[in-house]
Amino acid sequence: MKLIVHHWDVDGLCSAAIAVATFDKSETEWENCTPPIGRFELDSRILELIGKADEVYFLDLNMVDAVKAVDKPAIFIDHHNQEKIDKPSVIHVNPVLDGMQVPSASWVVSDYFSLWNHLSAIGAVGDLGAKLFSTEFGSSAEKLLLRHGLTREDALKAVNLIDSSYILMDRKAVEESVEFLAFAEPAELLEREEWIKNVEKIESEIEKAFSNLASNNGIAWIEFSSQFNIISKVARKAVWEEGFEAVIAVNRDFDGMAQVYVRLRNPSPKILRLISELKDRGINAGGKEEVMGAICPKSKVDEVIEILEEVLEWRARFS
Ligand SMILES: [Mn+2]
Repeated sequence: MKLIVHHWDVDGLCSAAIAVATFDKSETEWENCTPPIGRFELDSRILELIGKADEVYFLDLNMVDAVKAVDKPAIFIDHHNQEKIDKPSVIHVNPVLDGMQVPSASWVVSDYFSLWNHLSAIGAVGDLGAKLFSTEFGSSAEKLLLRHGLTREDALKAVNLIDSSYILMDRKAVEESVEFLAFAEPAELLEREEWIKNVEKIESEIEKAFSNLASNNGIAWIEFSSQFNIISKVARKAVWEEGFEAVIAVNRDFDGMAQVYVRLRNPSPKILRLISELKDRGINAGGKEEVMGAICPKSKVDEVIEILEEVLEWRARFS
């Protein structure tokens, strides 16, 4: 059996589905699984599956140490910047390490299996959004979509639908998406009842979060409690759709933890300073110049907010 371990996002799912479509043609037995959502680690369930597999594929998962530790033949296909694995039992495929540009893992996986279809493009739309179409890969991506009866807008819609299972933190549904993606007609991606219902739930949860919005001087403060992983969507909506210069979003109860998220309209070095300050204090934080996401125990969330106010020189909580 060939085991596919893949990222839970659209790019990871499209990558896995391209592998499945290839294995199906040669009647090769396969199974697929994704790590616990939001955590880049192999749990006991995945390790058990690896034990039963003849060969393990890691797709769109920047987990170098985990791949190195596997004692089975492994094929590691990715597009993140990472250490090159030098181990006889591992085939490491990553054009980025040879100085090449690629839009997504789905692109690299398609190249590896010589199977190009709408999923190759949708994976890239998942990682890069509409920006994909103004890169050097835009025209080939659009051609792939059109050949399968999909427009750019359809691809963006499909991404929103496919991502919905992981936003709802439904690992089983995420894993089941792969087989559907591999064998569904392209147009069916836009009609899958389960995803459409998910997106409705997500939208109403986001609306609920926005009902708690307070603002001051163009900065929005949105505090909510949700088991859904909507915080980045909430922040994007505040800046991109509602026109705020900046937003601080706080999810006070996410799977027993708290999430804090900042997004600015314009990049600022202050965000990088904030990320390193939080990391110095032992908080799990990451991001780039216009966005910061942190996850911490619920009891630490006020400390994180204080650090944030200090470094960004904002008074975040308006009353
Ligand atoms: Mn990716």
